[in-house]
Amino acid sequence: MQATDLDPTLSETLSNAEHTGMKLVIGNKNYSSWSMRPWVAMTAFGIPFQEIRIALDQPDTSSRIARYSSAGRVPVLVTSETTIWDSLAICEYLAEQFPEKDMWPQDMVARAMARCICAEMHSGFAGLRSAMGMNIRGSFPGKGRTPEAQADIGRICEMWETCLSHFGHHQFLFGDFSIADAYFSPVVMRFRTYAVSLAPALQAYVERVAAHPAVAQWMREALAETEVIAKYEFLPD
Ligand SMILES: N[C@@H](CCC(=O)N[C@@H](CS)C(=O)NCC(=O)O)C(=O)O
Repeated sequence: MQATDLDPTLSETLSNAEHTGMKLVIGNKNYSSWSMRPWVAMTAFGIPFQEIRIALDQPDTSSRIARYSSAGRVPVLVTSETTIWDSLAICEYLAEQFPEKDMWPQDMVARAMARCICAEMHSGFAGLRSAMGMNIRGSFPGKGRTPEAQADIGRICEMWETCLSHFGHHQFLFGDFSIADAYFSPVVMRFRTYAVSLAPALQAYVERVAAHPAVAQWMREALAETEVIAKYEFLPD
């Protein structure tokens, strides 16, 4: 995080970052859905880190990422003891490193369900990803509704309904904000950008996630970015 970007309430987090020495390498906030997940989780749970932002799709993107990870992808978490180059592994590492923060739900059954939906997000939903890429600045109502994307939307709604009604008490997916909500925050961004029509309880969840201070901070910083990656933009019809 750069000092100028900060919400004042997060400045203590930044000043503590030097003590933990953790660095989170991310892509553009407007486009990098994978980067958003651990950034939102760390910010929401007050885990100090230094942000290193690498703009994607630039001539030097690969060489800049390669300084941190030979996998060639962001996000990357660099700690004093190791480097973790996968968003789900980063969240698991943080949950183990800071057990007192309850980043996963406390209840074992709820925690298993939270891990299932994050794993499903991590390995699936290719239809949604390819046809409805995250673009927080964009407004593309009704676009991208391929049959595959539509099927993914249906499955996500089904999971959200189950979690919110069985575990979430109609707040976040498992009650208090957890890694699961951070994990689905890029989907929330997509549903807003592409104006996906949702049942009232799910729309309320979307608005609740968008209003969470960590998510709102990421969105503000995405809106302030100026890079445009043409392949993630829809041209007018
Ligand atoms: N499985 C990885 C996927 C990460 C990923 O695909 N990141 C994209 C950006 S969102 C990336 O780094 N692309 C490299 C590039 O565009 O040069 C994770 O969960 O961290």
